[in-house]
Amino acid sequence: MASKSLIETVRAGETVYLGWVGNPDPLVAETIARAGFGAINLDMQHGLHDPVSVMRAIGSVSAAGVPVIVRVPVGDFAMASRALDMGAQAVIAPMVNTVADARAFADAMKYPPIGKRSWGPTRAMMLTGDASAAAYLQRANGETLSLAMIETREALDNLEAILDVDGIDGIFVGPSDLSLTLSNGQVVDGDAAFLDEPIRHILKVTQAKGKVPAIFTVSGVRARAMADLGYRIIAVGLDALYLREGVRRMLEPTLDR
Ligand code: 3PY
Ligand code: MG
Repeated sequence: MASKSLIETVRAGETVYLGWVGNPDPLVAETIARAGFGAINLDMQHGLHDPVSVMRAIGSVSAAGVPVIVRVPVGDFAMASRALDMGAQAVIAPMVNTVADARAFADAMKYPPIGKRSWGPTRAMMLTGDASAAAYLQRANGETLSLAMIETREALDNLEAILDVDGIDGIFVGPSDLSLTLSNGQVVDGDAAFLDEPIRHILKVTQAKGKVPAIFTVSGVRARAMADLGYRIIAVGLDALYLREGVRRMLEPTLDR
């Protein structure tokens, strides 16, 4: 079980730096978790994770005392419920563009009366240590985070209404897709200057609604800037980048000049 849950850290107002893992081997997720991240995201949208690898990696990362988040594929809200049942503490849903998308996501994430999540958290209860169904039920809705990705112009237009959906706990900004859609397919650049204003706007609106602001970045420098701005869950790069940069750094002294 995690030494401190994700929701405890977020409620304390602390910043969570999130490791991003697409490789489906549980040892990769565990190694990255133990290297110092505050939480680990297992990526089923663009990464290679499937339900079985998610189940295994939640075990290995939890053994390291690090909370797990799962990003599900677009529209796969059944997987959102399954990720919670497997012990994920939060789920990121990509491309939540409308209130209907947000409602479907919240329904999968929350038990009645907020949503329509079906009962079966056998593995989750092993990790939380809850001895009874009643104990898990009592805190599940409040302690699992549903993070809706805002990464299109349409989502930006619907931001307030998406945030108003009961059961949506926070917003996760996808800067690459946001740059792609705001530039009408001309640019993919998560650090583009034209994203500065929307990134600040999303933060302000999310904070005003008392919900959790989260964002993806591809560097420690950018991640720190987002933390200083006020974002609270901040993804820093991804496993393919950690490997490539590590190899480059290791080989750098061997290169002939
Ligand atoms: C984006 O930047 O679009 C993302 O989805 C981050 O993974
Ligand atoms: Mg995206």
